[in-house]
Amino acid sequence: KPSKQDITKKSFPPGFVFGAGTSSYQIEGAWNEDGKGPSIWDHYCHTYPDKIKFRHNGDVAVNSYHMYEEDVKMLKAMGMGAYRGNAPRWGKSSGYQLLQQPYQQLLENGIKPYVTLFHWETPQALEDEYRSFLSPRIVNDFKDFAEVCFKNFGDRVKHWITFNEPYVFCCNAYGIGKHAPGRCSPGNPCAVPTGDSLAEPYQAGHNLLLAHAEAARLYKKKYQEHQEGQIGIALVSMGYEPFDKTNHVHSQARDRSIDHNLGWFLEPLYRGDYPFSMRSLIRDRLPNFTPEEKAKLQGSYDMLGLNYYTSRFSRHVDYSPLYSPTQYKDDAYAEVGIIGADGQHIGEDTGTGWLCYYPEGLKNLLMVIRDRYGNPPIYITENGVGDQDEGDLSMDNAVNDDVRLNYLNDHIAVVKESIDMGSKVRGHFTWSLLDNFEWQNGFTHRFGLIYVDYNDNLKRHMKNSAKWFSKFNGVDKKDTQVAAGELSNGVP
Ligand code: GBH
Repeated sequence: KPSKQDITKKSFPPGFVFGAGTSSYQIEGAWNEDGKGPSIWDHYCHTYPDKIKFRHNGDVAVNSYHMYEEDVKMLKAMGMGAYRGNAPRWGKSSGYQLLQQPYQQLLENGIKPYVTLFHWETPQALEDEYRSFLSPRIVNDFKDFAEVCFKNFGDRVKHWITFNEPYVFCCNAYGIGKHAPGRCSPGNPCAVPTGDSLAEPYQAGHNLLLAHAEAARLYKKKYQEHQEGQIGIALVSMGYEPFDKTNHVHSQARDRSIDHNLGWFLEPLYRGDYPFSMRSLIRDRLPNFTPEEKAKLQGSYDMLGLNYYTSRFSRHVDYSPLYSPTQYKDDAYAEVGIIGADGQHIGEDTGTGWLCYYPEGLKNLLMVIRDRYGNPPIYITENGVGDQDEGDLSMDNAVNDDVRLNYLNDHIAVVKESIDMGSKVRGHFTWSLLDNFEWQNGFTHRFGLIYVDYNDNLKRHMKNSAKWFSKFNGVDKKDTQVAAGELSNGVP
């Protein structure tokens, strides 16, 4: 599909950052090195190996724990100004010293670290002791962990993101059991069936929100003034369109879908409580906030991360047989799908099953945030597409990733349009810097700008999209090749 518009970094306001993101379990490996205790993902992959495609796991992942210098080189080759990665892993006691090096390396190359504290890796010890996010005890433990990070890295890290995608974490880990710790509602094939699970995603989300609020408050009170950084959270949301624009019931369904995805977490942070449609439909399964908690939640962020991939039509249904808190199923009498009333697909197939090409959905979400949620500063913390699920993923083929290149070009163009329409987007991070462990899909899905050769020592190679980014960011072609190690000292 040809790109609608050619766009470069220069089209954006000064200070706007472009970067790429990763998460530690997906890339680092070294799962038990340097005193690290197991996380729920280590435990889950080791205990229920059949839950993951080809029984893959993140024990070695793409070995970034040891190969981070290669990763930084690639960021540099692409001219990226920022990198979104994880903090020292929660529960790791002696790793802090070692993790100083990657940060140093980034800063020396002029790349700003944007650090996510939690990308789904709870220490297994907290899961064993008190069921982690199902208990309010998680709030203080998370706050303590956050403080270790602020204290040790706050001189260098100026952008903190507490949680990645609470929606996916709660739904996948507590609703459909596809992610660690693998708990789920009745009727789903999960690793750890639970008793009264219809409420668990909401309990986990509730404690997570309170943990965010406490960590953000601590940062703002004790660290922000002298460290001069910002803190926020990264929320994922699909975009939603009414199944049939000519019938208002579907527009209402569309609003409920937004409430139950983006609004579930954004509305408590914005005004101190869940969206009314969630309160009225989920009722006693949805916990309550005390007045003090509401006050702490409200405005507990300087910026918002938004992870956007794709969109769905939302269709009103009068009776919802699947009404339960599982992903895409606690559907608020709104059924989501990719085909609209007129038979049109919401967007072209990209080759990744769940992911249709629909850049307008990103703009529409940004407008919802502008109009309903006070228009905060925003970073697009994830945006990207996988290579063909079923295609030939040998290197020669996979580096020709025009689908990704066009996808990124067109979504970045829409970010520009949204800024012109008043949205305060401050940066864009492609997901992902490099191919990695794609959770339940193992290594079979590749989201990287950089190809990782699983048959040759995890060597990194730039895909076409990565080379496109170098041009986009204004890096000289030769400099790109030198940085990527394709030329040594400028000689092929
Ligand atoms: C992101 O979530 C994650 O933050 C990131 O870690 C991950 O690498 C990236 O997605 C790409 O997958 O395979 O049909 O079960 C984005 C939201 C929700 C999208 C779960 C994929 C699973 C679809 N994700 N969904 S399926």
